[in-house]
Amino acid sequence: MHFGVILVCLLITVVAQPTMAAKFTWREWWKNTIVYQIYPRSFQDSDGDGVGDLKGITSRLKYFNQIGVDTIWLSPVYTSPMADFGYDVADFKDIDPIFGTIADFDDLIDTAHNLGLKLMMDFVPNHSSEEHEWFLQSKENNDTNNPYRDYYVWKDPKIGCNDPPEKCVPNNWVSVFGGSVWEWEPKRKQFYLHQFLKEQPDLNYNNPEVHREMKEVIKFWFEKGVDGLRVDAIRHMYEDQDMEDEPINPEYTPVPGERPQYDSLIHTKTADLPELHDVIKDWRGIFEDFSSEPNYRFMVTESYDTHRALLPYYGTPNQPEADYPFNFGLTELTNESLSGKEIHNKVQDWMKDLPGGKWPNWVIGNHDTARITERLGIKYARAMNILNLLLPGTPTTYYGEEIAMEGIWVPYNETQDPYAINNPNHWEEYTRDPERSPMQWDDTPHAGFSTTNGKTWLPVNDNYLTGVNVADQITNQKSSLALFKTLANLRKTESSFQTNHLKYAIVNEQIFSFFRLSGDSTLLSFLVIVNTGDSPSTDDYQTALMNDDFVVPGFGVVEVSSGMDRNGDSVELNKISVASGEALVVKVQVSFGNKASVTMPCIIVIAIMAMMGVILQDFFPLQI
Ligand SMILES: *[C@@H]1O[C@H](CO)[C@@H](O)[C@H](O)[C@H]1NC(C)=O
Ligand SMILES: *[C@@H]1O[C@H](CO)[C@@H](O)[C@H](O)[C@H]1NC(C)=O
Ligand SMILES: *[C@@H]1O[C@H](CO)[C@@H](O)[C@H](O)[C@H]1NC(C)=O
Ligand SMILES: CC(=O)N[C@H]1CO[C@H](CO)[C@@H](O)[C@@H]1O
Ligand SMILES: [Ca+2]
Ligand SMILES: [Ca+2]
Repeated sequence: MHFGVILVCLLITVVAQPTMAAKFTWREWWKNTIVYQIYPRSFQDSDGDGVGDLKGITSRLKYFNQIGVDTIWLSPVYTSPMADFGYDVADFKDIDPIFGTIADFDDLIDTAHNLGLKLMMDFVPNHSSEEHEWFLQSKENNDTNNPYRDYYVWKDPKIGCNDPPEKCVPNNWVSVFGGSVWEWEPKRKQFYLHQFLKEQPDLNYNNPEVHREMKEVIKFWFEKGVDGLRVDAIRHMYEDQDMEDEPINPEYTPVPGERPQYDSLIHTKTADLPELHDVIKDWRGIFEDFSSEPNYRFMVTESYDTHRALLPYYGTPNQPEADYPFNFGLTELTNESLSGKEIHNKVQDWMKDLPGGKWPNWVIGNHDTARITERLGIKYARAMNILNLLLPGTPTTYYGEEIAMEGIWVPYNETQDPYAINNPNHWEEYTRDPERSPMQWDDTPHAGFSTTNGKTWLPVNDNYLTGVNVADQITNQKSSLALFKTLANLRKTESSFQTNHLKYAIVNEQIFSFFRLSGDSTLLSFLVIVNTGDSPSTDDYQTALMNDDFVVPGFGVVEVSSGMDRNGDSVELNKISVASGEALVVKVQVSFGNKASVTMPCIIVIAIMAMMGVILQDFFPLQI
């Protein structure tokens, strides 16, 4: 009888605990990983020509095991004349000689898999290079028997235009890199469309043959063992076939004498057209065909857009599309706008509209955006890594962020980025060279990136000589890299970081803070605090976290501090001090409040029963 009472008590105790245990299936490996973006020209040069390559990457793979990264993504390594450094693909199924050979790629993927790493490739479906065989054939002639005739988007000069035909562009559309999307081809006496550089003609997705070809490309790389694709510039896939002008953006101020910029128009005819979702769904089918335990093929889509316009790329419960579209919200923070509230806005934008059952993701930098050290200042490099790695969801980290690499300055006459070279009046604003400088491995010449006697393709930042390199930081317990490793390990070992759970704590001008509740029954939770202000702050987090579900204790322990100098310190939760630019991760052992009212009487009942048992046993020995 008294066993029944004990059982009921135990049951209540167990049921009263929320269960959020995160057990990732083989289809969800990408939820429990850090995605590390490698810009292949800048990671490791193996042959001394000053440009990074595949053999170089292969030689560095063990680094990822060391720092707790499980997934690498390569920016394009396909055959390319490099007008846009590989985003202009001349053969979707081959490797550019500057990076190596297909055999080098096979070696890279085998080595990566043997080390337990996943490998993702960039997939660039919107356009090819003007040197792609398809385009060379397509521009040759209009003949109906030219099989490549409609592989690209061709258009006649505007009717009724009195200028010479090559001046009569079909409409007002503007390319992402500025100027008209239309380029005259004298052989066809027609224009072709390019949403990026004129060296990047757009493929025509209204042609079923193009679909077929690009699906073959996906299959080709899956057959090689690639674990996922990151799909480039997805919103630009389709253009409206009515080819009418786009509306003028009233918020844009044109600069006299300057060619039109992308922001001068509202892109109703050239971006986010609904048809593209059919293509993604179709591709998702191929991903599924190539997914079998334990190899799930992972899809990420990329485009710059408002968070609201990006969310549809998740697809619907019945028809999934990407596993996630990149969330660039945190890359929009600048030192002018930075505040606790501003970070909260960016995080909340994504979290509040996230479709049910979908997984968030974060990005703080890439090869198109000034490094976090430039945008927010070196002071925030570490705090931003803490946010990127500890917010709910999958983080993508750009090479060098783990050692707080800084941008470089390159004069115009040595600038490499075509976006800057083509815009001489704005080159300093547009250049993407600063964030593409070579990876800093050690303090040997060229930071261990290359053995060249000449120059590396972009200069190495001099600060590799003063501690901003992997070799120095890997042995330094207080380095950025030590912090990164600690965070990577926390993500992997603590269930709190493996769920979608996010509860904001204090959010104001100065502070952004949140709470990650344990995903199992250990009740171990973490409070993450960032101080974006110019002065130290002391706040009461105990009161801020007070709620009906659990009881917050008076003390916590600093699991990690951004400076790696407070780890292990005990803190009083009602007055935690955080320095300007500092971030803290505080371990908190909560207990369940409501349950206490159930548990306590249970414990009392059990105790009484036990005593009774002892007493009864004295009177009726050997009863049971
Ligand atoms: C290609 O076809 C268009 C009609 O769509 C025509 O205007 C143009 O002259 C043709 N080009 C050549 C070289 O015949
Ligand atoms: C932001 O950064 C720019 C460039 O580094 C600098 O000139 C400016 O003073 C900074 N502003 C603030 C508010 O820190
Ligand atoms: C660029 O200009 C600087 C200063 O005028 C000069 O020293 C350097 O050699 C130039 N670089 C090239 C590639 O011409
Ligand atoms: C972030 C990113 O991948 N940006 C790329 C988008 O696509 C264009 C054209 O392919 C590239 O120039 C960008 O680098
Ligand atoms: Ca090389
Ligand atoms: Ca297109």
